[in-house]
Amino acid sequence: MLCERDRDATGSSAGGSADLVVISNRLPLRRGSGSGEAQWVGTTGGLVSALTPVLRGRSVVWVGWSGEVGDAELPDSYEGIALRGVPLSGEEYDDFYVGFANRTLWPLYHDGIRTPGFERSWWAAYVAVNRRYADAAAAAAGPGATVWVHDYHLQLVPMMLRALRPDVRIGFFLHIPFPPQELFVQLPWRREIIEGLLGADLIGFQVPGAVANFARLARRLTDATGADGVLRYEGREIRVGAFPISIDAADISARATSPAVVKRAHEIRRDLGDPDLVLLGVDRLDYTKGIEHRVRAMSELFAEGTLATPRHVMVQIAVPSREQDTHYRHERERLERLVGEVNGAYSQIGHTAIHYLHQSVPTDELIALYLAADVMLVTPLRDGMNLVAKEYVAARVDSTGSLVLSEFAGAARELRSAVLVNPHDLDGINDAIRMVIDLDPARARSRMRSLRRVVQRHDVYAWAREFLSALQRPAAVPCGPGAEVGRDAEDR
Ligand code: ADQ
Repeated sequence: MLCERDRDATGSSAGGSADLVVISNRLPLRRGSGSGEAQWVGTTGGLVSALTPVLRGRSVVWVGWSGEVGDAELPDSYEGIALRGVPLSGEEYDDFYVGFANRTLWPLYHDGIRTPGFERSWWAAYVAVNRRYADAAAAAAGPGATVWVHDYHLQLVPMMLRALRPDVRIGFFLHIPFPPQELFVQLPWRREIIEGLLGADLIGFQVPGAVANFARLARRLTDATGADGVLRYEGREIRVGAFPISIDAADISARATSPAVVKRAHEIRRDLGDPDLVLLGVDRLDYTKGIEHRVRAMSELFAEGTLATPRHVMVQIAVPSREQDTHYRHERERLERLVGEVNGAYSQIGHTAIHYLHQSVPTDELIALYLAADVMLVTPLRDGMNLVAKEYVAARVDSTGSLVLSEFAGAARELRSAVLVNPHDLDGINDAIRMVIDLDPARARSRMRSLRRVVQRHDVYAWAREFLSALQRPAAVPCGPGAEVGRDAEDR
């Protein structure tokens, strides 16, 4: 294979000794309270726990940003993983992170729900910061190491790293959607992004539709040739596949049966006034999550009397997110005004229609909320996967509860037994909620049971294992579960 030949021809160059280098925008740490190294605490869930089993016995380095502008004093390691901080200046934070990553790429990759900004200074910062990450990875990787690059902040890293270290094997995984060509071609630096990604040996997306979108663009904008699952570019072979991310389903189910969490779920229901029905939304406060549309649908159901306090209650947890961005501040203002209007119209003294919390909640509290909720509303306008939907299912250990899920979340491809809705269609959301309220309990159980089978069968450990073993595999075969490469973009 050509990529093998490349590796052999160059051998290893100057670098470190890690077998595996993981690169993501953020390190798996955040600043907690306390002083010195103790003030850094691990971020729960996510990539770290997904990778823990596959990392065992390997020498691993994680390259990423601390989350703080300037030089942060980081601990050398976290849970046996060596850390290499990539510093960002204040200007780079504005231009690379707030600007190009979150103002250009995020909206462009999410169907252009907000108008993307195309600022040349943001692009310049994106190139410079990607180069810094690539340099850090090149310095950390041992001869022939595996390097796993994550997400939309770092799409130039694969090709930059390949130029520095042709001996390493490079995987890239995109956590968010990859847009269809009609949208992507708006990007002034569209060819550079595609070429950046083509530096990888394996490019993973959440769903097959994204594979098809990427492959089409690669053939159109560069000299890449070949089928969707195996492209050829500059004498190398690049495999492209769908690897739907998942959750630690066993851990969530175990927590959902712990006496403390069960007790807390009862307390939550009691504090809500022991309603007949609790509907729940849990999201980062992001305009892609469709929270406003969902609350509007709820408002109509309260107005028509299908829902009424104190019998029916909605809880919406919105994690503060990207508050430095005006799009997000406006989203929050609009949402909070709307929740206020609905509560003004439909609450009673002592009985609130929509309980709204703009805060992050600890994992066990989140699971208690999942247990307390009869109906989970997950209605993003576009979402790469959406882990909340899978977490709710994993928490419903007695197979009760209903999941109303947007057909535009990646999770909808696997969670076929959810009640699927078009999040733009308020009548459709209302019909879905009416339907689950009246759903025969036996029918609801059978739907939940089949959803549970999906999340139990394919958890986050399977996801990490499948990606990394596909990355090691030299043969040119389409990879990943459901990697039905070559399907139409309409499938995304
Ligand atoms: P996100 O857009 O952040 O991730 P999501 O997949 O929903 O979205 O993950 C959110 C995580 O945050 C979940 O694990 C959830 O439990 C947690 N969370 C949500 N609300 C919380 C709260 N109030 N308090 C504490 N925790 C909360 C991106 C993509 C997704 C993709 C993931 C993983 O946008 O589409 O699923 O990456 O690839």
